[in-house]
Amino acid sequence: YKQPHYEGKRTTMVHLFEWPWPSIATECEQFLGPKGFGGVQISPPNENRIVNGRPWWERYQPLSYLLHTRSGTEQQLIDMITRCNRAGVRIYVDAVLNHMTGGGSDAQTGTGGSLAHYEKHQYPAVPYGPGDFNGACNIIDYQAPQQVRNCRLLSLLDLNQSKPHVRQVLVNYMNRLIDMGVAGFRIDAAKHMWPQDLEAIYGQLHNLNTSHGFAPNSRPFIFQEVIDLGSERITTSEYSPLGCVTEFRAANELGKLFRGRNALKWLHNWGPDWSMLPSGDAVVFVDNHDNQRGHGAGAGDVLTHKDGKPYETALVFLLAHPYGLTRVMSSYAFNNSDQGPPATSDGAIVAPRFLRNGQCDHLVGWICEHRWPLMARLIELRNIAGSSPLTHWWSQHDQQIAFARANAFVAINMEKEKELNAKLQTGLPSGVYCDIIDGEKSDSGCSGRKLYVDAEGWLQLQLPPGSISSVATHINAKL
Ligand code: AAO
Repeated sequence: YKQPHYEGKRTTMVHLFEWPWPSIATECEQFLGPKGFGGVQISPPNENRIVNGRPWWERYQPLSYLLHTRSGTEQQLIDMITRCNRAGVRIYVDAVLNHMTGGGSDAQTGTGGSLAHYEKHQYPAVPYGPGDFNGACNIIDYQAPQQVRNCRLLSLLDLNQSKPHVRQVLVNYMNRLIDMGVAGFRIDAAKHMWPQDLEAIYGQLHNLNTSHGFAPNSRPFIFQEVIDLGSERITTSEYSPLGCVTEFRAANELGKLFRGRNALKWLHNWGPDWSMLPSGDAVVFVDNHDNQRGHGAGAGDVLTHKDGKPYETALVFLLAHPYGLTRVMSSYAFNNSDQGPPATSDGAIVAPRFLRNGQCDHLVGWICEHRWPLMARLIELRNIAGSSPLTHWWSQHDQQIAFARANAFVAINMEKEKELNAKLQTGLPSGVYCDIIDGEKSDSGCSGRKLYVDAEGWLQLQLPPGSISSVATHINAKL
């Protein structure tokens, strides 16, 4: 369950938060496939409750398992999965298994036209009835595991996954998606379900569909959303034996580091020594759809697309460092934390569209971090470095670091007043390299800075103090 089944040497997934299925299909073919992205985490594909004002989070309120949402129909979902797999890009479904809808009104309508009664615990389109849910308590105390698992998160009706009927419904839902060609699942709110129930559910999942290019007997990739910043009784280690787990400490620590609230030199042992999961168990990211808007474990330190250079440099580190399974965020602009994706007045999502320079048209409202030239170049760097270990770690003062991977090299200076002026070992074959931070190699040479690596792999490097500056390069950027 810990193998993402990426095609070839791909290493990284992107969360195309709230994207419509037809747009994802085209994006796989035109951009993600060619640029070496490994996969896409998609928004929940099952029918959700329609909430007034259409906040993004209505999609975390399942009303049935019909595959009909604002992102598209079942047919569009099937088409997208097929086309993405053909383009070498895997699809991971955000699976909301913990609960159904939240309170506020009794009679509720779903995006597929189904009806439900919250007070009566009736979801006829599934069907679920009163006997399928846990009791009427709400989660108040995160230090009480029993309560966290058996009471309601944010008033959302809490499914009882120990009931055979509930398990069967969830397994059927996931198996339908596996048969359609998805490669795995993000398990939403995993902390709020018992590990033994999840284990039983995972155990009944089909192998991945070989007609979509998966090897025989491939198990679905599972990564479980468990927020564990070290202060609660429920820990990520209860879930890591079952599959991968989201490592929220990485997001928090990277936020602190690249905001200058910690020293980069301490990154010499980035990984489990920072009380994080073993590398093969951890899904790591700089921000996610919750913490970029103050939901979930959203603390003041988390960096987002709004933060410019510190955010970009956190991505440089995340994607160049061997630790963890990397995921990058692709967002839309918002003014308040409930605001849904760009949509027409009747609620239809407005698809992203692109300018001639390949960037998202911001007038529509999408940000598309994954389209940033730097992002695509960093994905290439990570794919080239593969599973090679970190070598040639170097640091000076508090905020100057450099390290190498097989065929790749990175250096960062975040000192306010001290220039980085040093001879650094890159591990690269001698030659002239193009720095990929601000430019790239092209037919006409290099649009960025040139880096001269001598016969023994050394690079005489100068990086100015003041704002953050960095260089990164790899064997394919050799001129
Ligand atoms: C909406 C409304 C609610 C309404 C509800 C029902 O906002 O007012 O009651 O509908 O009508 C999303 C949105 C919610 C939305 C929900 C349903 O974020 O606002 O509610 O859809 O539409 C916990 C869970 C974690 C969860 C997170 C939001 O453990 O699983 O809350 N994330 C996932 C999704 C998320 C989604 C859901 C689950 C629900 O990613 O998008 O919600 O499907 C502590 C705990 C965490 C806990 C947070 C909650 O965190 O550790 O486990 O997350 O509290 O605030 C420091 C601490 C850190 C702490 C944090 C925050 O950082 O170190 O541990 O502070 O206090």
